[in-house]
Amino acid sequence: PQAIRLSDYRPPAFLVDEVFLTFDLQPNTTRVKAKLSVRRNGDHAEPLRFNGERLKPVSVAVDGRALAEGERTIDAEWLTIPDVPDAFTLETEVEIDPENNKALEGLYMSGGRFCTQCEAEGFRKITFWPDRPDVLSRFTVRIEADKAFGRLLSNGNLMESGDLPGGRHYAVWNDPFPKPSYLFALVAGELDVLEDSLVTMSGRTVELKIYVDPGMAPRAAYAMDALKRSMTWDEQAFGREYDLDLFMIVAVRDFNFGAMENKGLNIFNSSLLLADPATATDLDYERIESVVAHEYFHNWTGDRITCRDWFQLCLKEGLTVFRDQSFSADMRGEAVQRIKDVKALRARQFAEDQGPLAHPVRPSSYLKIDNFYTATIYEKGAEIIRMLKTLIGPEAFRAGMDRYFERWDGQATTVEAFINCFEDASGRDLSDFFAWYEQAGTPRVSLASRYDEAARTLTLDLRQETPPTPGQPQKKPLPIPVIVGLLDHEGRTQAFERDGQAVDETVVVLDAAQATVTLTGVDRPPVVSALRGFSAPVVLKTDAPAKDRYVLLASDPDLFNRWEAGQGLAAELILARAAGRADEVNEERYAEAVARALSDQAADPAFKALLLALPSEPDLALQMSPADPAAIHEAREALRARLSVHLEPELRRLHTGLQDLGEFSPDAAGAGRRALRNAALELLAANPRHDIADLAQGHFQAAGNMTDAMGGLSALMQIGGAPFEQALADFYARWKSEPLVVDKWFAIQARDPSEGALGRVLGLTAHPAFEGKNPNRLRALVSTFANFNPARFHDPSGAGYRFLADQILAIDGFNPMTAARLVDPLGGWRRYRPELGALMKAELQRIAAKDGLSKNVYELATRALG
Ligand code: B3K
Ligand code: ZN
Repeated sequence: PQAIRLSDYRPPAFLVDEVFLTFDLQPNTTRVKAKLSVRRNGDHAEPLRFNGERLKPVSVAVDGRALAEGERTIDAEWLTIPDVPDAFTLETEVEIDPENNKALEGLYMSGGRFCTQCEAEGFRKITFWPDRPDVLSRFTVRIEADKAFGRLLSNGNLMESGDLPGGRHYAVWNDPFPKPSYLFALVAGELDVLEDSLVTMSGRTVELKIYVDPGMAPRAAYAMDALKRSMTWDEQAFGREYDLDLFMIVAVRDFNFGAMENKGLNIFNSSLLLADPATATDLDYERIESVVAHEYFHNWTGDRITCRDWFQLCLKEGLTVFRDQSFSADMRGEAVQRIKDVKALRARQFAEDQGPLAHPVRPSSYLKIDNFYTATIYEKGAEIIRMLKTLIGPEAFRAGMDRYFERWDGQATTVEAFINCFEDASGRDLSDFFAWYEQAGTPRVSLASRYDEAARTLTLDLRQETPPTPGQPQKKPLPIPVIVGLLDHEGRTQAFERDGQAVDETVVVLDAAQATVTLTGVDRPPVVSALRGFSAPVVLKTDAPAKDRYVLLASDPDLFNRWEAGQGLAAELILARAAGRADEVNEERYAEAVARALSDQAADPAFKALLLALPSEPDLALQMSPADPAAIHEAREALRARLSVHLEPELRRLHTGLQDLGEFSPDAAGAGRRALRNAALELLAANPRHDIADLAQGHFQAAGNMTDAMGGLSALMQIGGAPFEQALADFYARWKSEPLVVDKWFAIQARDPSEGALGRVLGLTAHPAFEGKNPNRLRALVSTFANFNPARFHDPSGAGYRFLADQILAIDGFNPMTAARLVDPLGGWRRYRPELGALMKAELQRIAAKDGLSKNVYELATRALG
């Protein structure tokens, strides 16, 4: 297969100003007629080449004249017409088979309804088209279908609708905003609707409609609420107003990922839209809020201004993640949100950056763009925007965003053009900053500090180094903003001077391999709190002794660093134990410090719940070389057991005291209390001295909401045996007709770290409820197992790896995009103990050698093998 390169970018040879599409919907024989006004772009004599895949051509005509076979060629990927006028009307008709489209890309059917997914390259499976994001066209869409498909939806405004003979009906939609084909959407089927409206900042009323499975409208209420809050927030935070009179969201069960920002008609995976207290956890609510916001925010960062080519994907994704994270921080509290975002960044992006799949936020070549919807593009892309804001300050940042919207509205553009807006707004040269987009790998930053009591100065020695990544052996220094504050040894904040100014905190910019910075006016011996708020996506090592970290854990006013100090201490203890050097004295000291932090009455329960959780096993594996998942699991469990014993009275108090007596509220405060109560139970379950099966069972049975039910089930999973089996059976019996809850039932079993769990997971693929074609169900079992159950995935026999590889190969036969997303857990093979690494590698080789592999899986498997 041929790689696509950024350096090969050429403007499109032909543009399409306007298109009229007609869909005659039939499950197996849908006819798509397209009438395009096409125009040659520039002075050239190239043939017309439009994308088209899996299309059964019926006819092709230029300016009303049907072309004979010899006047055009159609192969597996292209329609080519050698000779066309400079401006003309192209009419094509094709037939497609939505019902048998299990790749869930293009037009397909889910739960008896028609729906589409076009990003990145799905539109070419619907009609012939220059399927690239820099061709922007005005769409008018006529949909005709049997009346059994009650709702006929597409982008923009409804122009006309009515009956047709033979029990059919039609609707015509027009989208006044030119858009690339990847933002096209169509939905047809029986759906209920939840309706609302919102008055925008300029006083216009926008109708809001969320379409869901019949009977499910009440479960869309939270998504609707989140949508309204997002719309108002974007007006206040970025001055962005919604532009159409109608905004629609549709939920579907079969979807390859989370959701899609099609203009005026977002399509969501139902798992990220439907919620009520009985069936959704607080985490589900939190995700719904953030994804609804994310897709809505794309209306400006993605739809109104789109990407010139797919190499610029972070232009819309990194920026929009930054926007949704900022929104969530405003909704749910800055520190708690930041901690969760950084946990996700480390778990997914740092792992990616350390392995063979590492790539820059703006890559320079790919085989399948679908493979680049990665944590690096999304999460590290968002971190870059965050650093930009830290470096130039919030006012210049907002001014740069305003310029971007003004300058590029209605166009497809590049990351350079985006950064240029901030250079103009701030008057700063950002050419060095651009390296963040082009250089892969996570920088290692070291910080050494020297205090001079007589001179009252603190000297900070900072160094950076980025390890090599595939294709980039040499790295250059990056501009790294390090936010620094000082405490004293009693935990009091210490003011100091920077450039003659008295401050509590300062941004030190490390923009060379090494830098020395002197802070003055430091009256007392300091404890340094560095990289506050995780001000840059780097791995920081300081020379500070553990006692300083205890000061930070107890008192840092920067709550991120307070949490970080605890995580660092815990990681050291677990890794020492995993290496056979258990440090019982300091484990006790750590438990003592956690106990004190827990008893802080002023602290937010959501924050305490985060403090209570030890670093995850995958996170610890990144810090151990070579990684030994079994040793990590055992060491982490040992520290949990110690914490459990040490904190038992306090944990029991929390468990009793935080019981919700009033009505359920999904807000941050309610969710925080439940999070802490469930975290307490989870830790109690690790107690080797006291059996808490009864407590966990009681918790599970009394649960008035899904968060507590899952909390109980998870605690019972740790205890294992008959109580767990009974709870699993009860849970299934109660929820077997709720697909989203059955996904949770599969997922919890996939997470079980106990001895026999792999056998159970294998058995579950034969369970009648295991829908092998549904991505949510597949992910619940297969991806959860491979990503969140390291103890069993890394079974020394290699059976865990074999299971994953078998699944990848099977799924690749019908859904390459979903199959490719499962390759990642094998990608880290070089980081593991050699016996394990060899087994992982062998499975990758087996995958790569398979005949008829999709480009998607081929690209990742071969890159992973390096
Ligand atoms: N833009 C979509 C992702 C499309 C993925 C295609 N493989 C959702 C989002 O990021 O908002
Ligand atoms: Zn997005």
